[in-house]
Amino acid sequence: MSITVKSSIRQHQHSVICDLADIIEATWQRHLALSPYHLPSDLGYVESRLEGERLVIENVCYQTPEFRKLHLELAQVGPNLDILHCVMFPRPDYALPMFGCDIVSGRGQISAAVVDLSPTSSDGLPTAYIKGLEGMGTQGYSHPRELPSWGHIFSEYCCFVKPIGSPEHKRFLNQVNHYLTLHCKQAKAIAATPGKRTEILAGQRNYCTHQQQNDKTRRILEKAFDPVWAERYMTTVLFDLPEE
Ligand code: BLA
Repeated sequence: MSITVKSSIRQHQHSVICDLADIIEATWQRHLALSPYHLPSDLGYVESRLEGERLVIENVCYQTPEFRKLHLELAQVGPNLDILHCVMFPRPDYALPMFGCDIVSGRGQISAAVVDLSPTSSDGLPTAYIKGLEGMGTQGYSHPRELPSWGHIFSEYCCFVKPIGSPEHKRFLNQVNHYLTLHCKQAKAIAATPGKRTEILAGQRNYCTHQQQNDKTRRILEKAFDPVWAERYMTTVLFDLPEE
């Protein structure tokens, strides 16, 4: 009998993280034509120890005609710290923003929940996104959080909050669902623009190099592994730069 690792990590995570992972996978499956994306073989499922506690990382990756990589990561650090991380990397022929989402839960309390559709063009987000996201952001949450110094990569619709209690948890799940569904529908609707490759690549590179400056993520990985491993993981799995 085999028990999949997938169910074993999910069962023990904060319920908002489990619910969001299900929403993300279901939305991808409903709207996009998924095929497998292979991570370096030693980085799909990773285990280490952080200050005597076990760190488990489980990655789910796909690609589609519009996206070079869809990445959903669930991580658990000992019994107390649960993390969901998700980024959708468009192929450089598609002028699409970056969908990014992160939830960090410590001792059963979510301290950080963030979702955004971040522009990759100096002109900002495409009009259809501005329309679809109008009025959305941190409204309706009692504890909005201040973005770090590298956070200027995010759009004005970025939602970065500490959600309190089940109404705000539900609100965040609905908000991610809204951003994600809008993004999948737009990805299907727009045509490829090969002429814009250079600009789009530069925009994605700018996003990734700033995300790589997240010291809080880096510190967790450095403690559990080492600085060299953390650098490799952040630059090849979490925020890899597309090839020319
Ligand atoms: C914050 N990310 C954090 C925090 C931790 C992690 C521990 C601090 C939580 C807090 O301040 O309450 C850890 N996040 C991780 C780890 C992984 C991870 C270990 O994804 C993966 C292994 N981060 C993203 C994406 C976004 C993002 C896609 O990966 C946004 C789209 C944002 N995370 C983000 C931001 C912060 C954060 C803005 C706050 C950073 C700060 O306050 O300095």
